Amino acid sequence: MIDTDELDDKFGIEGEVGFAELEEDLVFIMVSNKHADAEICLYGAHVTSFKPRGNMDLLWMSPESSFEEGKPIRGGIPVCFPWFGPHKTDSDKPQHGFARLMYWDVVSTSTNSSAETVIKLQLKSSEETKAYWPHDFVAEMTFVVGKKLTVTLKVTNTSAEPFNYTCALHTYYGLSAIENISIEGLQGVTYYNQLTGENGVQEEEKLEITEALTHHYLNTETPVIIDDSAFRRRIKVDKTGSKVTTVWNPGAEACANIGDLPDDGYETFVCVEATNAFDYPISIAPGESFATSAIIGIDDTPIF
Ligand code: TA6
Repeated sequence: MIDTDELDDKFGIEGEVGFAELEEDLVFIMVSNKHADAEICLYGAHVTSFKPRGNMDLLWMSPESSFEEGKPIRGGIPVCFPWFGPHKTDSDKPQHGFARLMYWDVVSTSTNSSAETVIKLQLKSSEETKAYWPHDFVAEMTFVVGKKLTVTLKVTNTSAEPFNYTCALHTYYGLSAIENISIEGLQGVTYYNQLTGENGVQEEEKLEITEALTHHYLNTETPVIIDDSAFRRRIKVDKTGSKVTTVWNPGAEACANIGDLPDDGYETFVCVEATNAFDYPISIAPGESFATSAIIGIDDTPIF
């Protein structure tokens, strides 16, 4: 049982960082500073809300999400680690790894010189993680809550042998409606189309989503923009330490079959993910670390 009073005593920052039990007794870190408000659940090290000041939430949460141990939270920023998608050899192991199904420890909370809030959480290998994956590791999630939200997954190999992992920061963005958006920044990039099993090239400058789509854009490290004409909002999704950008929307049919999504859920979110998978797993030697970040904010560059 996690004691929120103890966490408040140790890690609370007056008027800026507090701990609360929300939903079905999961503990959340509530962050509020001059730049933004954010909520981060210790279960899964999962951001469920990010509101830059004066803006609506950039993230989408399913109104039917579980908040229950053993099940992933649907929406926000699920952390997929140490594998992305189904496990390669054992279909009994959880899709997208175990990181989103475990409680993470709080390491530190602080305020940086730009008045941004910095939160660090950690997940270390244990008997529980070794039931899924044999390696010793330390995974650290750092959240910098400012005008932008920077989310970093840093993995350190603490075992005696090198290991590989795949991962994603599987962010759900809120939309006015899927037909009102286009995604810029992927033109000319080759993608693996998971729904057909074939590769294609993004021909159009603006990707519009008119049906179910699961594209993994390969060998790309550039930012993308989600342009929402009805919200008059452009979200900039930047990243580092990620070679694949995944764009996912389930479309009507698959959405209706996903228990923790409302039937019409697909109309108001799109996932744009900072991924390392397929031909781009991460390989780290003993004692080494690798970091993957997603940097999310409103793009206020004027459009001419
Ligand atoms: O990143 C895309 C994807 O792997 C899709 O194939 C889709 O299944 C989605 O993630 C959601 O996965 P989840 O396990 O959270 O239902």
